Amino acid sequence: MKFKTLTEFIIEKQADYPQASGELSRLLNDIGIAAKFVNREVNRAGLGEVMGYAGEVNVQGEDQKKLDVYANDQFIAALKSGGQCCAIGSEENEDIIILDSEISRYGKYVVAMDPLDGSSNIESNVSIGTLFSIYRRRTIRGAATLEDFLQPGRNLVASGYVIYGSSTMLVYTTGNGVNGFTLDPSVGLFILSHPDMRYPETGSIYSINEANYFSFPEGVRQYIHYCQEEDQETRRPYSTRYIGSMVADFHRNVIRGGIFIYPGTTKNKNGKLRLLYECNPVAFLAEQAGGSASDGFRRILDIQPTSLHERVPLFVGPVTMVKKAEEFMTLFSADFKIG
Ligand code: P6P
Repeated sequence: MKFKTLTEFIIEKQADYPQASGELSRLLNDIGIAAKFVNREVNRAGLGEVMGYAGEVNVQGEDQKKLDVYANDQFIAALKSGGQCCAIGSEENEDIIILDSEISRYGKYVVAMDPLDGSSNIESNVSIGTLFSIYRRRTIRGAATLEDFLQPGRNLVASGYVIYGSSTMLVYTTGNGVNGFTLDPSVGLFILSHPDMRYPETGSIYSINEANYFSFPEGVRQYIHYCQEEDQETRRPYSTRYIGSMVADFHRNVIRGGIFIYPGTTKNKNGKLRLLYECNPVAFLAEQAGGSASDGFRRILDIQPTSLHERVPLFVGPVTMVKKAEEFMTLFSADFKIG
């Protein structure tokens, strides 16, 4: 059976846009190349030489593990050599990284990324992932600035993730649906395995860290009770599935139908997840897969970022499930409304 590689697919889709100059296609391909290098190291992580801590602490105040640093370096190197990207915003770096080489300086795009999300799961061999968002730069001359990144998610030209799990997949959208590619390590190619990924109309999985129950908004607590009630017509009680690695939880929920919630709490009203390189990429993918994503009140993709690492609450999943959760938030927790 003839299979379709990521590169073939990207080129084929580019043909749908006569005005496309191929730069975004090359950028996506560069991300695929970096993902293969990260995949190789993630798969060797259990062998010790890349385990443990790099001895540094990142801007989030989290101990950096060697794989965090390795992944960050790989994606920066691939984007720098490709020349389509002129700057990067990374979870691992406090400030934006200007790619000012002769070719990158004129790159049309900027990339916001979490190079290795869920890295606290590395030791337990749980799936982890890379998240990326691609914006067209706004500034027209000179080096890119923070202004190029502080764009609402509705301006995204592409977003996606790589999940390093039982198999490694690259899933992305450019605004025309979501497609998933599985890495065949024997030949080092990403092969189209999940064309046109879409949420089921409704789902029966809810993903949330219930250890934070007593600091959740009342609307979230009421929604959790709703998920746990017996009701055959709506297939409740739902199942709870929470891995602690958003890429893995999100990926499973798109395929099987479920909502992922990382809400604000009485301790952190903005929650934990970062808008630019965690919430926006999955929100774009979710909407392209027939779902929706909000902070409990506002569409994620309409939120105007004010800083590179800002956090927002996240409710993402099938439209019907997110809508139900938002109803509880409006009824019981309007005081948690931000902006
Ligand atoms: P908690 C991983 O650190 C992460 O950013 C997401 O991938 C994941 O969903 C979340 O944090 C887990 O956070 O507080 O439930 O451990």
